[in-house]
Amino acid sequence: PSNTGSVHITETRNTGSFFDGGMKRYYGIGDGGQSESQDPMFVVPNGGTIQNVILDAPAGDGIHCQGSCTIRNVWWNDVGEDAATFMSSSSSATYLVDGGGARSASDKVFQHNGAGTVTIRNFQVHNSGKLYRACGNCSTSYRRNVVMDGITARSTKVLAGINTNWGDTARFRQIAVYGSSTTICEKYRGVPKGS
Ligand code: DGU
Ligand code: CA
Ligand code: CA
Ligand code: CA
Repeated sequence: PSNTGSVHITETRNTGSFFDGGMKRYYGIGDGGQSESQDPMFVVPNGGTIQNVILDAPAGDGIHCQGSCTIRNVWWNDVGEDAATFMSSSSSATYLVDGGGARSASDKVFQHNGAGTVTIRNFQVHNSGKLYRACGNCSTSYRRNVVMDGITARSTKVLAGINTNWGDTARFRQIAVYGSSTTICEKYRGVPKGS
């Protein structure tokens, strides 16, 4: 989508309970590469919403949801290490990604490191590795759930990567894939960090 202006961010921003970016383009964290040690651009506290934001390179580690959160109409022009990370320790946490899209994630778009359920709906992904990955080597081996509803994927390798040995689940509805072959659900065996 076209932006309404640019905002150079030099330090991680906490969104508080609600942040509307007015469809401005935000950039300036990290180097746009695959280093795991980059800061996020936005931290969303438990229960918070971020909406109408365009993240442009470099966007570091993207958005971190510390608990349940809503990410609405957010667009990543060029995903860096990943686009967003879901981090709650509560199994009842719900993270909603509604609308928006992501391009050019060399590896992962959405990274689920905490517990709970990630719902991704009405979302577009282009030219990426995995749209979603339940962490395969985090120190806590939660069961993680993902629901995808209304996904358009182009030239993307995998929609969901889950760890079946930890009881992860993935549900799919209204999925359209175009371009090179796409695996809908890739099943892994998770191995906790340090083992
Ligand atoms: O223990 O190193 O790639 O959050 C965590 C792992 C790794 C994470 C993940 C992320 O899975 O760093 O970006
Ligand atoms: Ca990573
Ligand atoms: Ca990229
Ligand atoms: Ca990351």
